[in-house]
Amino acid sequence: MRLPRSSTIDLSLLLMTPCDERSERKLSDLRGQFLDTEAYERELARGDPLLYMVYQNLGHGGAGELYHGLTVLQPGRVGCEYYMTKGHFHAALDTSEVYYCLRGKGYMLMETPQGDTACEAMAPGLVVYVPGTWAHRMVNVGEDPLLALFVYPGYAGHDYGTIEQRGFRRVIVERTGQPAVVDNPRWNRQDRRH
Ligand code: PAN
Ligand code: ZN
Repeated sequence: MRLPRSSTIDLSLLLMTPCDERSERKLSDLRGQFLDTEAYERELARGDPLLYMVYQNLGHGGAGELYHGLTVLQPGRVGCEYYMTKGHFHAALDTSEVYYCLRGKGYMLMETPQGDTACEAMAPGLVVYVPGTWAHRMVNVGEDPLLALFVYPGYAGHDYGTIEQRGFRRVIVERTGQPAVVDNPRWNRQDRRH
């Protein structure tokens, strides 16, 4: 039997507790994604910083279940490109997701397999709806950690391979002190792998 439960998100300690799974992604996990490869190698050589933590409550992946959790994305840049999550399509492509921003300042970059793109602001109180078929990636353009609660169907699954290979069509970089959404010159349009 699935039992009701609740967790606490602590906006000062930057965590959700209790949770079923806690995972971290470091700079080395995003190899090939940042534009400035020299800056990437330089940062890596300095000690492979933590980019983000994910706290999740999971289930059995059955129809009707909602997985949910907290992403804590650190501030920083590789060259002029802001820290971001890996980003993914859902393996069950048509599944959607809701993000509710709790702290910080950033954007949700999104794109479809056909290459349509979208970018929604993330700031405390903003809810971002990611419709099915849209790949999604959080980008932190602020000076503080960017925190967001997310909820998605338990059977969604994750396809990271497509983004690892083709990147996102748009990237967010600092230009004269401001974030700018620009074309990714290395974007490699190709069909989703699965
Ligand atoms: C989120 C993301 C989380 C980390 O739970 O998984 O923000 O991003 P990556 O998975 O791209 O590393 C989600 O979108 N789940 O579907
Ligand atoms: Zn997702």
